[in-house]
Amino acid sequence: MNKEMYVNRRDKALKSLEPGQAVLIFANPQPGGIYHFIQEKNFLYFTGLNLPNAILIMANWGKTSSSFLFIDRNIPEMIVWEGEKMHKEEATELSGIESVFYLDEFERIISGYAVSLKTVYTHSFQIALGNPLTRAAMWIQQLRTHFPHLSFDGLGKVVTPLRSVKEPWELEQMQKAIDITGQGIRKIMDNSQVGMMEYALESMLYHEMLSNGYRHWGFRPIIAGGHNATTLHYEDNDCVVEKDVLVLLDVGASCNGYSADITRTYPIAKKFKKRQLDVYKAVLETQETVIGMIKPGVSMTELNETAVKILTKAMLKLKLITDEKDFRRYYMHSIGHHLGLDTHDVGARDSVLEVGNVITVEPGIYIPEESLGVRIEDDILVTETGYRNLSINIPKAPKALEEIRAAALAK
Ligand SMILES: [Mn+2]
Repeated sequence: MNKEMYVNRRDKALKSLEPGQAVLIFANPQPGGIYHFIQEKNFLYFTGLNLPNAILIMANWGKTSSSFLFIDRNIPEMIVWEGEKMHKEEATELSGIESVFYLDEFERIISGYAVSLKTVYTHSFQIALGNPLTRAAMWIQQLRTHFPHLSFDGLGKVVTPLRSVKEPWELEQMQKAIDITGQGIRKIMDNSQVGMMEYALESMLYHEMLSNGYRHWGFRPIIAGGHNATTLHYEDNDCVVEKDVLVLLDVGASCNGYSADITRTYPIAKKFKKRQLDVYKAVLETQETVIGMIKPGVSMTELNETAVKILTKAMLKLKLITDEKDFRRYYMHSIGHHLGLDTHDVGARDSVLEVGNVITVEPGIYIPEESLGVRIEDDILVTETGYRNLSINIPKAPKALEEIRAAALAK
């Protein structure tokens, strides 16, 4: 990590602003209880700072453009309890932002500058009525009230074009997150057995992450045996892995804020049963065909349409449906999403692919009445000539999975 990278990102954002336009980004607050602090991803993208509570402003004033950072002030009596907070000099050194103020100066300074602004791009919070507003939401609401001449818009217009095209350093982080996730998946495939709890499988991957220096998940892991694999967002992971089931792992470690997102489905027995294998092969064929289509200019919608076509044909053959229109009963999501700082990263689900995008390709077939769910997911980089599968080394061929399981059960 170097500050030039963050300076460069902010320069790009500032160049996309017209005079009188500003970007206002709030860092996440320090969470309570047992939760770790995870930084707000846009704030992290533009500053690299894992500082809770901080605020970033990037503004085009007409003749000049500038970035301001607001951070917590050290309270001498609190240092013995909480440790020292980051000093201004250090924040400048790490982020390259020269203008650093304390948070208790935010209201005064923003009030002074707000009159010369027209548009503010900031978070669009959706907080249900009855729930308390966050501090950031309160400030945005006050800005709207006190400066009615300001118009507000979401961060997407400024942030999405930048974040959806990954830089080499970002790809390195993603590759690391993918590789450690793959190692953990291998640990699970090598060591899981009938009768274990799903969370015991989870712990094998988590152990692999922690002992290699990866402290955070990119998202809550899904470890689903048998019927649980047919619940798309199953994350209780608290059931026993029964005999002869398929186990679905939808998991991803995070590296410096960048998420992997991998799904593998494997038999807990030595071999797939015939029906399991037929369903598995249909999903794998779909996935490989869709991955093969990936290149700049292809739309995510086209990828999904191809997936639907192949999966529908398979469902007819598998006698799951008799009418093509009914495919949604067994494939109810879409083919994938952009991946990056967020697991569901910026970039629309109907976007047209360009060089530097990273997307997931994750078809599935879910049959609750047979307690059988299969999804296979890889992380794919769009390159000038086509694509590169960043998770190619994580086994998914039926033969390879059966060999792994046979070796695991022979131990
Ligand atoms: Mn995914």
